[in-house]
Amino acid sequence: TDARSELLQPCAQAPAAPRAKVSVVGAGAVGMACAVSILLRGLGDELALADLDAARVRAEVLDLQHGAALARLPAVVGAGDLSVTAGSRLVVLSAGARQREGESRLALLQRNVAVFRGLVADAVRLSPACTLLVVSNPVDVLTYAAWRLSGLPPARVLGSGCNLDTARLRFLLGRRLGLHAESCQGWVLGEHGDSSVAVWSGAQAAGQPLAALGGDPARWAQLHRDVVAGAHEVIRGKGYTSWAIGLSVADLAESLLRDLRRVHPVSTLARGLYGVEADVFLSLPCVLGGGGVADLVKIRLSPDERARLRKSADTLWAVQKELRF
Ligand code: 6V0
Repeated sequence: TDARSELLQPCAQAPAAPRAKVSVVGAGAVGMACAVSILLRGLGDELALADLDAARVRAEVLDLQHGAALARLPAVVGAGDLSVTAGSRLVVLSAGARQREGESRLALLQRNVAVFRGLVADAVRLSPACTLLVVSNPVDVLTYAAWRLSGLPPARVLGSGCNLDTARLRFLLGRRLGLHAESCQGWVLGEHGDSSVAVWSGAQAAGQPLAALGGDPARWAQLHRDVVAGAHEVIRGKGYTSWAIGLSVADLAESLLRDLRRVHPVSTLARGLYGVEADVFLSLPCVLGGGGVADLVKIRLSPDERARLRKSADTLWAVQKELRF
């Protein structure tokens, strides 16, 4: 501090508190991909990492801090407990187990609900004004669990849901048509997983409705099967998925932190919509802003799409109703 006082004449009484602090809980492959994507987008004025594995999180923090001079990174902090996350605007929950070979989704769910039971109430106590963004799998049911455990209004608890599936669809559509993914629009909704629904009735490329392009509608259905298979293909090759989920979480974080009111297909409480009667979380197009889910978009679905969405909700409900808190 001697050299510091030689160099600097203090003016402010106390350092300013961060105004857009982001925390990532669970600094594994996915959490770190989220963290790096958020940092490189220039979002947030402080990033906190928390992970049970304190040695690992210290190393991750140091590794990021070493890049501060190269990418103008804001403050990065981390610890083996949640105290470091206090005062966050956004808390990304990516802690928990990945599916073991042969493990049922329900068994994975019970393990990750146990993790969330230990985390969610504390996270909200430390950051009472935060929005919770759930990434851990099975993401839709864990978003429901986080909502129940947090006591927050549903608008402030969302799951990354089909934001990633939709990005995968747009990539595949673009590759098929020779366009950049950004010029291809279409939603994947419902469960993040096998029962997700591609809403072809509203899909567009270069501003043109896909339906008007003619040809065999079945070829588009194959793209959706490729979306579902895509995750498994990545996992077969590298053991987990990380970069695309990280980028998709940073995209959500930007809408939430900058109050952009962009529309994203994310997991939200769907009760009362499209014939869903239970407290099920599934992906619907949501307007995201500073307070979380600001509005839900009332999309027009074909009768077939509507039936599929109901089926996806039933699939989730079948799992969710077995959940023990
Ligand atoms: P990983 O690399 O094993 O990391 C998980 C991390 O969580 C580890 O570092 C653990 O130490 C930490 N952890 C476990 N329990 C706690 C706890 N109680 N408190 C703090 N930290 C804890 O897994 P990976 O990062 O690959 O995946 C994380 C989760 O994201 C898994 O549930 C995946 O299935 C899920 N994914 C969700 C996706 C989505 O689209 N929603 C996409 C990819 C993965």
